[in-house]
Amino acid sequence: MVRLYGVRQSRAARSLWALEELGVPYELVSVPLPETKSADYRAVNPNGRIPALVDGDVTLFESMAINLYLAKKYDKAGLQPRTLEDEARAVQWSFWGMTEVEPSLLVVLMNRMFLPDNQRDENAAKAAEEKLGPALAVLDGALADREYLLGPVFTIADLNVASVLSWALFAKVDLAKTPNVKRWLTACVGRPAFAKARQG
Ligand SMILES: N[C@@H](CCC(=O)N[C@@H](CS)C(=O)NCC(=O)O)C(=O)O
Repeated sequence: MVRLYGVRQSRAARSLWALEELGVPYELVSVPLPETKSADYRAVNPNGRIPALVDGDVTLFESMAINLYLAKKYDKAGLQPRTLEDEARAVQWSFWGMTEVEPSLLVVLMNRMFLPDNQRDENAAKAAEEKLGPALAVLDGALADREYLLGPVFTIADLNVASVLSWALFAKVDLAKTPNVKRWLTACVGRPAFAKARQG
């Protein structure tokens, strides 16, 4: 059986979302944050970060790579893009989410949600939110004439970008200026598999 290492309240939720969408039976091997640096876990992911996936002979780290692999291997719900070009677009959007969105969004999230109250800095959150503006505008443009990133159907491209951008909801990022992003993100996180991934 597929084994996913991590905990639900972490980036492992991204890959749990993919597993739930695909209907793949899996075991969630609990690796809370303090255990990510243990020798046992480093034998699975030498980076000491969650998630990691073990599927038979394959061991993978990096949530986006895990999800692209799962969609291609286990697709039955239409999550995997049907053409080489769309597959490349899914990779493009996944890299984009990690490089153009995640770093600034993490700063917002830390300063609005995760740091202890007395360490939060709303100015830092606002500055990071502002830095996100151009990337959100790009996404808004891409969604102007289509329901999902690759067309009318929800695919792994949407899952990967929305799993990063879902932090914007927790971090109370203002999406009023990007209504297409707001509409698309609401549809993505409204999928039952998103809730199942987070709640079990
Ligand atoms: N780029 C990696 C990042 C993984 C990551 O940083 N995970 C966090 C939990 S959300 C972690 O393992 N942190 C433990 C640590 O940094 O010590 C991915 O997307 O899988």
